[in-house]
Amino acid sequence: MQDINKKKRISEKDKEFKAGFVAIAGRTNVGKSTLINNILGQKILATSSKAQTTRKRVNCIYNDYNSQIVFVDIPGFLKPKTLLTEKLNNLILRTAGDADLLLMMFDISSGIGSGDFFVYEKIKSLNKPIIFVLNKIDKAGKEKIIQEKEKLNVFDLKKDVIEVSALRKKNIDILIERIKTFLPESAPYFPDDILTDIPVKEIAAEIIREKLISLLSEELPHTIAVEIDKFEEAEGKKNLTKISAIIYVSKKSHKSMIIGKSGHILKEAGTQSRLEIEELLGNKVFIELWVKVRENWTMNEKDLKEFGLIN
Ligand SMILES: Nc1nc2c(ncn2[C@@H]2O[C@H](COP(=O)(O)OP(=O)(O)OP(=O)(O)O)[C@@H](O)[C@H]2O)c(=O)[nH]1
Ligand SMILES: [Mg+2]
Repeated sequence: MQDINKKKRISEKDKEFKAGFVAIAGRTNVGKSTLINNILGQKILATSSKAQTTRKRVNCIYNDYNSQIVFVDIPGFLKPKTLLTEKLNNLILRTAGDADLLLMMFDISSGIGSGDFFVYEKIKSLNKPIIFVLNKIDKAGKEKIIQEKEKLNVFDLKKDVIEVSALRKKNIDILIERIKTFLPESAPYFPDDILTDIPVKEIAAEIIREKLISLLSEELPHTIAVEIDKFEEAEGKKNLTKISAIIYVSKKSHKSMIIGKSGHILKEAGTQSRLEIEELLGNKVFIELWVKVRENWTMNEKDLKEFGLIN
């Protein structure tokens, strides 16, 4: 497979066209995935109000007349409690290390604190240019914004600060233009008609995981993995995509919690996922969800590989 991170030779005609990789760092829940989805104008990434939603490196491709920006959604830094979280932390540093520019995102409504400083310490060592993105300004009053911005004085970087609302798409155009000033002149890395390099089947798995996260109580989401077992694309008159997905849990006792009383959680997750995947594909979808136990999978290297969470 071609190494997408390898820079292509710049030809004469590509001069002044800018392209590059931009990784978004920040503690969990600050709105990294929401920002990328809203820049693309298409929901590709799972988002939720629960911690630790993003698990994989996903390239999301923004194109306009003079640039291609490849946004890389990376998980928030986590306490290395399991092999999964340890591997995710390594992934974050590797991904950020490959980027031309880093965005360090903060949630200004909940306030800047030790979690943010921790992330900043990690990415600072990579010696990459960094833009500070202060998110969720729609949720914070003027006073709060001023107060939080003062906290940034302790960082050794003061100039590139942009206030945005990823959810309400406020100041996103300003952010895009600022990003371009940091990118090298380069030919695009991807064709201009694709939004992401992950297959649609993986997006479907992420949609199912996202719906489960929102329906489940706080701790459970971290212990589920979703794998698409069957994905039959719509063909001919029927115009129906058939999907069968397996939800893996790490303990036997979690199985009944995922299924819910008389199957209501699983049923609701199935319905919500179906509606969103139908919108994504533009055709009817049939979904079957199965729950299986894979004891302690978050601690097991072989399982992490199988679920595509490590190479
Ligand atoms: N009010 C408001 N909420 C936002 C904004 N951006 C994101 N959110 C919400 O914040 C929550 C977390 O968003 P995510 O995009 O999943 O956060 P993340 O940084 O990707 O989180 P991890 O993947 O866990 O690292 C979701 O409920 C979003 O709807 C914003 O600009 N304003
Ligand atoms: Mg995320």
